[in-house]
Amino acid sequence: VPLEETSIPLFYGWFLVPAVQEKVRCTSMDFLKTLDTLEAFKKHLTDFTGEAEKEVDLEQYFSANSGLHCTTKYCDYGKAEGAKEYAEQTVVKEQYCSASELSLNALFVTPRTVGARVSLTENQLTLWPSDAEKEAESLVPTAASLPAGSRAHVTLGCADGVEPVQTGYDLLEILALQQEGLTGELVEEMELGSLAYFGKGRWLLSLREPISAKACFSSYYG
Ligand code: 2AM
Repeated sequence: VPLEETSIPLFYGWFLVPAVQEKVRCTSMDFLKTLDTLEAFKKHLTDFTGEAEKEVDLEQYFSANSGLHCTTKYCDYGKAEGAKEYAEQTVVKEQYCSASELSLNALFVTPRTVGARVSLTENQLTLWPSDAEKEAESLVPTAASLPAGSRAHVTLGCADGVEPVQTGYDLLEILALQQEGLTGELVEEMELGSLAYFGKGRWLLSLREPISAKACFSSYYG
């Protein structure tokens, strides 16, 4: 097998440096710890438990993700559509192993996932696949009409049996609602920022101060 056919990774992305991973994990824990004690959250508890008057410990509910990163292109070792084309792009080769600051400007929670929204810079968008949002269309019908980079996120945790790929779909779903003009029900001003509820267990915390996360553009082979 020629080398170029074996050298395509599982995925490309920005990998948060260890100290920043720690900080983001702590912020996420703080948020989950507070969220499940709020009256507003308890009011919608059945979104998570399926039954009334059951408690939920969100920190236990989600298995924390390790190796925090923001995926740009999922390649599946070359089997994913457009993987080879992505890997061959000059910009991908040029920026490989370069450092970058990711801006995490919101945290979101659904009954499936918890994640951080990433707001990409113009330069970071050059590494973003043009079909990343469109690819989600079967699950989020209006995804393709959202701006490029809308799907960018860091998966922080998943509920039992949920794959990390779900986190981006959950984010797009919330953004699609916002695009339709829904602002979400403003629930509470928290220390970290303002919390809004979008129905069906979807919570969005817009951070008062975005987290600037140092990361390295690289790839993961597994
Ligand atoms: P994530 O980016 O939401 O965390 C390995 O599975 C990594 O590739 C995970 O980080 C995962 O999700 C991402 N991933 C898996 N399948 C994907 C897909 N079809 N599209 C985009 N990203 C995917």
